[in-house]
Amino acid sequence: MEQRKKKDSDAMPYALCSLREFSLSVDFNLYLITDRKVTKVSLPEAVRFALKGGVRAVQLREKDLPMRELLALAQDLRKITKEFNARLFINDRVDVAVAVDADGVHLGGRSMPPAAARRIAGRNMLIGVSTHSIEEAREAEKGGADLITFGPIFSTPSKAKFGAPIGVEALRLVKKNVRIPVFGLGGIKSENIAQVMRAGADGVAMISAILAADDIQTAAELMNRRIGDWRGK
Ligand code: TZP
Repeated sequence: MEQRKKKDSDAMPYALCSLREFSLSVDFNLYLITDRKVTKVSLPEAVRFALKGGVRAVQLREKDLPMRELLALAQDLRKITKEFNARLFINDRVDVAVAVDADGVHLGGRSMPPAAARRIAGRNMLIGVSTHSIEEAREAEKGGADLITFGPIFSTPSKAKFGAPIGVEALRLVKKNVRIPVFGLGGIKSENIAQVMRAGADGVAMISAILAADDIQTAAELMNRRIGDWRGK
């Protein structure tokens, strides 16, 4: 999958234009979201294992951290993701994303809307939005999001926090309603990846199937293989 944003090529010299096009592509289909509370090692170590296992996009989502700690962690993850040429997204905090030169920001229902984030982040940053219904998905696309996560598709370990599962049929419907890449999220594991991709997802996003594993690298490799297997069909 390689989905590209509309380009503002009219105003730009060719070289700059192609550079921008490159930096804006959603060129991954496995999106790792962090939760330092589920990892058995430190978060930077865990992310390094995941990257070794083939993860190419990471969202730093540590909502309870004070700003200085979040910033330090974001700087760490920026260094590590750069080593692997992987994308780094920061959840909610557009200021932190800009400060650490992240590749993107990921917005939730309580974050500023994507159109406002775009004014701060500029066109060179990807904007992801968490969505839970067709309406939210359409709204996110209208607001200029580059990708959305949609879920929870399945039951998740912390169901109370994320709501009841909405299922793969809802995902199939969302895909008929938006053109931007859609990542299935919530309860995704190696055994149900094919089901999610079959419903039309452009990729999958997950926390615990990778980060709570005893062997994070092997878990990430397995998820990538499952996506690859499905795409090969
Ligand atoms: N939003 C909807 S479900 C979820 C988020 C952040 C958590 C997904 O975690 P897991 O462990 O991949 O089910």
